Amino acid sequence: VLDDPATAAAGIARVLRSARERSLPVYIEVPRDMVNVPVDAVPVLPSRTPHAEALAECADEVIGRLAAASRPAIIVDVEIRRYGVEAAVAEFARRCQLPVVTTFMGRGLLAQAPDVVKGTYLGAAGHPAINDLIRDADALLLLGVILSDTNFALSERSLDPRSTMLAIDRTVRIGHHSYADMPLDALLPALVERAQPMAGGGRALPDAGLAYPRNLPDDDRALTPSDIAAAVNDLFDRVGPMPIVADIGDCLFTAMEIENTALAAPGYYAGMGFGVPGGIGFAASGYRPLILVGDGAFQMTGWELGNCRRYGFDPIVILFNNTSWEMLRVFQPESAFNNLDDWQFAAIASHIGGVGERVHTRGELKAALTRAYERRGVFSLVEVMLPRGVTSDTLARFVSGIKALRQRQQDALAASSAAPVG
Ligand SMILES: Cc1ncc(C[n+]2csc(CCOP(=O)(O)OP(=O)(O)O)c2C)c(N)n1
Ligand SMILES: [Mg+2]
Repeated sequence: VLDDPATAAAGIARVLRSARERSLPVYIEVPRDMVNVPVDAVPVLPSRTPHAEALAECADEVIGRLAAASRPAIIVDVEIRRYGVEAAVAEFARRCQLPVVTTFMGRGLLAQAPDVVKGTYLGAAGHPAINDLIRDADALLLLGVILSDTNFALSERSLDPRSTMLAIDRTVRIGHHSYADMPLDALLPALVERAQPMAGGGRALPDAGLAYPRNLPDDDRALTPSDIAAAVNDLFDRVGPMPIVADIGDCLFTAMEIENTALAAPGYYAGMGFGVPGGIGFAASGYRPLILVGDGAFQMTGWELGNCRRYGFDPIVILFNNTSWEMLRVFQPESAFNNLDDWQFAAIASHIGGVGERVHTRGELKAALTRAYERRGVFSLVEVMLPRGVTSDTLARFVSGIKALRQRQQDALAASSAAPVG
C-alpha cells in the first residue's frame, strides 16, 4: 500500500522486481488521496542471484544424488516456464540421459523437446509405463513442481525426502535440508555445467504404454472421446502441431492423449468456461488455437465465439457434445441433473459468424477436421456427438483411480474406528 511518498518508489521497485523474478502477478494499492502525490523515480532493481558457493554446493549435491541412483527421473511443472529454463532443462536431461515427465498442470511444457519428454505423470490415471517410471524412481528431481492434489492425487508413491529433490519458489529442498534463494534460472545453468551421462540414465522405457492413439479409421463407427485424440494426432501428423486450449471435462483428459503440444487449461482451479474465451485470448496473441470444450462448458461461454468475426480470428473448436455433465455422471450416475439438452450448437454457428458441422462417425470427424483446418478467416465449430456414459481412456482410469483411493480411505477409517481404544 503506497501510503508514504518517501518510501513509495522503493516499494514499487521491490514489488516490480518480484513480478519479474517470479513471473507472477503482484498488487500495488494506491490510496485515493495519494494518486497525485509526486514520488521519486522508480529504480529498476537488479535480479537477486544466489551466493556462488551455495549454488555450487547445491548443484553438486543434486548431481551426486542423481549419479548415485539406479533409477533417477525428473518431473517438471509450471515454474520452468516462469523462469524461462525449458531449453536448459532439456539440455540437462539430454546430457545426463535422464527421463523427464511433466505434471498434469505442467502438460505442454517442453513441447520443443519431444526427445526428452516421456509423457505426463497422472499416477494411476496415466500410462502404466509413466506410472512405473515415477513410482520406482530412487532419485526424483522435481523442477518447479507444485505439490498439489491436482498433480499428485492419484500418485502411487509418497514423495519422501530421502529420494526427492524439490526446486520450487526459489528454494531447493534435498532430504531434510534446504537451500534458500536458489531460483531455477540460477540452478539450471549450474546443473547443465555439471551434466554428464548418468549410470541410471538412458534406460529404455516400454513404448507400448506411451504411444498416443493414431490412424483413426475412415468408417461409420460411432465416436468415442479417445477417437477425437486419434483424429487430432492424425491432423497434426499431416499439418504440424497446433497449440491447444482446453476446458474442464473429458476434453482435458482427452488432451492427455494428444501429442505434447502447447496446452493452456484451468488445471489448478478447474473452473468451467475457460476454453472458448481462453482460446480467443490465444488467437489474439497471433497463433491459431485448437479449442477443446464440453457441451456443459460451451453452454456457459461458447457464445464468445461471436467475437471472432470482428477480429478475423479462426480458431478450430472441437465440441465434445455428450448432452451431459459427464465428469459428474461418472462419479454419481444416479443423478438425473447430469442430463443436458441437445442445444444444436453447430446450427447456431453460422448466426454468430462461423461455420458449424455436427459429426457422428469416425469418417465424418476426419473429413470435418480437414475442412476446418483448411477454412481460414472464420471460426470452425466441429460438434462431435458422443453417447452418454462413454469417456476417454484417461478419464476412465482417473475415475477408477479416485474410486479405489476413496475405498482405501474408507477401509482405513473403518479399521481405525474398529480398533480398541487405549
Ligand atoms: C464453474 C464450474 N462449475 C461447475 C464445475 C463442476 N464440474 C466439473 S466438470 C463438470 C461437467 C462438465 O460438463 P461438460 O462441459 O459437458 O464436459 P463433460 O464432463 O461432459 O466432458 C462440472 C459441472 C466446475 N468445474 N466449474
Ligand atoms: Mg458434456
